[in-house]
Formats: sequence, C-alpha cells, structure tokens
Amino acid sequence: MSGPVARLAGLKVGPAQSEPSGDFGLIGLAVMGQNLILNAADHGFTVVAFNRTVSKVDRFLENEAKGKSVVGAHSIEEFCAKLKKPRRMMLLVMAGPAVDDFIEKLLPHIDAGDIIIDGGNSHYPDSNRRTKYLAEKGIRFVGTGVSGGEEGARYGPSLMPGGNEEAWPYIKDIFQSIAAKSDGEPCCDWVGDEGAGHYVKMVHNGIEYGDMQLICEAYDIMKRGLGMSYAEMGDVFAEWNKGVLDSFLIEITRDVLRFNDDDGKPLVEKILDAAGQKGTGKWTAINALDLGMPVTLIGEAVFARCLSSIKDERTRASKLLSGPTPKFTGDKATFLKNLEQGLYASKIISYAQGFMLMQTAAKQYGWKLNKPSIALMWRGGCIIRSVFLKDITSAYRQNPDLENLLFNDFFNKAIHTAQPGWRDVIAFAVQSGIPMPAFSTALAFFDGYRTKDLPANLLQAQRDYFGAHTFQIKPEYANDKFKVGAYTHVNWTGRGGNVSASTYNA
Ligand code: NBP
Repeated sequence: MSGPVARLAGLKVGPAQSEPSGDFGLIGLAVMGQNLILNAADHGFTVVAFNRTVSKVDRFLENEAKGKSVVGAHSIEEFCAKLKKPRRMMLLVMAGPAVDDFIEKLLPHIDAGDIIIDGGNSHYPDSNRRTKYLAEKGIRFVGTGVSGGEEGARYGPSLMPGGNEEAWPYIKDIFQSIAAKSDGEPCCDWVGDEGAGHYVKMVHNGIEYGDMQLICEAYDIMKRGLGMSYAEMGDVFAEWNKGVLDSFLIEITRDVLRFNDDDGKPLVEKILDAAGQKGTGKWTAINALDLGMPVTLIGEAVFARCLSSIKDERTRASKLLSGPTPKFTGDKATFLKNLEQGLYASKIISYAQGFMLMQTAAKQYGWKLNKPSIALMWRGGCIIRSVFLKDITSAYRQNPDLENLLFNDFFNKAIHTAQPGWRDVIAFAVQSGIPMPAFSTALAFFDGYRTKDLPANLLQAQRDYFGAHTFQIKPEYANDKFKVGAYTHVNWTGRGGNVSASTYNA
C-alpha cells in the first residue's frame, strides 16, 4: 500500500514490492473481461487479472491466458501492487453495486492520479456520480461503453470512453490498440465529460433496438404480406447486404433465415415470439421523454418488444379481434426495392433522432460531445456497425455543428429518393393489417418535422380553455392585445363577462 489515498484512509503501508510490470489491470473474469485481457495481451500489453471469485484467476491463467503476457493477482492489494503508475484499472463486472464495491476496495491501495475505468453497461447517472466522487479523491474515473459482445472484446470492440478527460492521454494507446478498426481508423475516441461515454453507449443500444425492430417488420411484411419462403427472404437480405443497408444486423438476419433445424425446417419459425430486454432501450426512451426529444422510433421499438411479450393475451385477442387479410397484387420486385428504401429511410430517421437526443443531452448536462467521433466509433466492432455510419461520420466531419442529419445534402437527397417507396410499403401494411410501428413512426416523424404549422395551435387553445394554461400568438398576428412572446389567457366562453385576454410576462 502506498500513496496519498492510502495515507488519507489511514491505512498502514505494507512491505516493499518488486518492480510492477502491469501496463493495464482488469477486474472481472467473465466472458467480456477474459476476452478483453487476451486482446490487450495480443497487442503487447502486460495485463494484471483479478476476480471476486479468486479461483477463476488461476483457472484463467492455466487455460485461456497460458503463454500470454497476463499476470494474476489474488487480492486487491496484490492487483494494485503489480500495476505501473499511474495505474490503469478496468472493471468489467456486473453493472450496479459491484462497481461501487470494487471502487471502495481499490481506494485504500491506489494513488492520486490513478485511473479507474468502468467498462460495464452502467447507467450514465452512475458514471456522472462516480466521476465527481473520484475526482474529489484525486482519482481519474472513466466510464466507457464497450460494444461487440464476446467476439468484439476478443478481436476489437467499439469503445466509447467518457469521464475525466485528464485520463485520456494515459489510456488512449491501450484503448485505440485494442479497439476495432474501420478503414484503418480505431473505433474509439474520447466521447465527452462525466457519464457521456455510457450515455452514448445507451443511445447506441437504443438505436440497436430500432434497427432490429425495422428488420423484423421488413421480415413480417415479406412473410405475411407477400407470402415469401424463408429461403427467398434469406436471399433478399443477402442482396440488401450488398447495398446501402450493408451491416452486421442485415448479415446475421440473412444467416438466421437460412438456418434450418434438424428436421430441415427454419429454426426461427419455431422460436417463441416474445422478446426479452435488458433495459438500455428503455433507458434511452425514458431519457428522451425526460429531455422532451421526439425519439419515436426507439420508443416504438421498446413498446413492440413489450407487446410481443404479452403472448398469452395476444393469443386470446387473435381469436376475438379480426382485420383484413393481406392480398398482394403488385409487382414483387418493385415492392422489395421499395421495402429496402423504406428500411433505409426509417434508419436515417432513427439515427437523426439519436443524434438529436445526444445533442440535447450534451447541452442539458453541460458536456462537450465529440459528434464526428461517435459515428466513427459505431462503424466497427459493435452490433450496429454498418456502411451507413461512414456517411454519418462524413456528414459530421463536414460540419460538426450540423443541426440535424436530415440537413446534410447526402441524407437530404437519400430520404427524398426513398420517400415514394417508403410510403407505398407503409400504405400496403396498413391496408393488410400488418403492423409496422417503427417504419410508420419514422414516416410520421418525417412528416411532422418537415411541417411548419402543426395542429398544436388547437391543442394550446384547448389547454387554455380548460386549464388557463395560456398560449403565445404567432408573430404575424401580434397586436396590442396579443404581443409577440407574451403568454395570454382568453376567456373562451365569455361567461362572466366579455371575451377578454390577460397577458402575462413573456
Ligand atoms: P457479467 O455481467 O455476467 O458479470 C460477471 C462478473 O461480475 C464476474 O467477474 C463476477 O464475479 C462479477 N460480479 C458479480 Br456477477 N457480482 C459481483 C459483486 N457483487 N461484486 C463483485 N463482482 C461481482 O459479465 P460479462 O457478461 O462479462 O459482462 C461484464 C460487464 O460488461 C457487464 O456490465 C455487462 O453488462 C457489460 N457488457 C457485456 C456484454 C456482453 O456481450 N456480455 C457486452 C458489452 C458490455 P464472480 O466471478 O466472482 O461471480
């Protein structure tokens, strides 16, 4: 034990240790931690490994890590003693109290200037809190999003670090070495302050919910609307994977649709249609509501999972509630082209909404957000990786202050090109009684967003009528009674006097 933190804690300094050799320490030897350690070792770093259940350390060293530059630790004290200073220590444990427990256990054994990184799926307010708490103790905290699952951790994840920026120069080499690469660029850069890294990872997961739901809706309309076989649908996804939709999720959908069970029947057909969720999509939707941002596609994707999960009730409803029977009479090839364009357009809306949310959050929470890097970080190593993200990176590189993705020339043109087919697909779905909530909400958002005068004037009048909530006048109608920017209440019924207006401070 050494250093001001240990001394502050009033703890005894122990016997001298041999010269530490560890470049990087990792706590948490489950699937993510083990793979990230092997990845870092492959990139020339000596990694010190520790785990709550200490027996897993030796098991790991004797098996997966055998012959690699990995050093085991059997206590927190030994873990800290084996790391070069400033210590770079990453936690990859279950998000929640386990992270705080480990932070408290580390504190007596580390020095001011050391770096604690949380790579779990922590909620961003926890990372805000931990950044501030540790900064008061002279410790630099980093909350980093890690995406790409087991395979990503082993061969190159997308890494989204945020927190105390002073830590970045010390961890940049490790992070950018082990991260996925896209066109030779690491899918990792500094995201922003406090919980910004975990925030961006949360939005990434929300967008992932949206992308998956859009793909499921395309599958449903092909299957039930067009009556296509699994083999045919697999071929469509294979074709789409060569165009604007080229992405990991389209690729795995192709493989899933082509995968047959032992009896030769598609396995996916046999899987219970009740979706699970771990909560990051819900966090994104809740945050969007809190910030007043219309992130409708992610919201619909979360609700679609909720609707799917009430399978028993839906089964009863299916016997009581009827709708139209799909009858497709058009040209199949044209419809499939339209479907591809509709999926592309809906995806553009989803990412535009995601960036609107991140932009608002940065303003609200006082973070500096590195927008061009966000799309770059998602280009490789993560579940939503796609060719499409290259165009988003270019859009934000051309103009980091871009107000909305739809204002960029490339995306503006793309959405207008897709628009007619997108509408045809949704119209057919509505006529056929096949739900396409994510496609439809994307189009509704597009139509609302491009509308200068929405019917919210009537809504404001209703609110003022029943609750005296006041309203503002459109500038072109301003006069002595209704001043620009002023909040006015009107006596709508005239009961108790003439129709009158009372004006409040703007
Ligand atoms: P898990 O999320 O399953 O966590 C297992 C690790 O947490 C083990 O090291 C376990 O120690 C430790 N742990 C638990 Br559980 N409770 C603890 C406690 N109260 N105190 C201390 N340690 C505790 O592992 P994972 O799937 O590798 O994920 C690690 C983190 O990375 C999570 O936050 C996860 O959400 C995130 N993540 C996972 C993926 C993925 O694809 N799996 C992707 C991206 C991010 P033990 O061995 O002693 O039980």
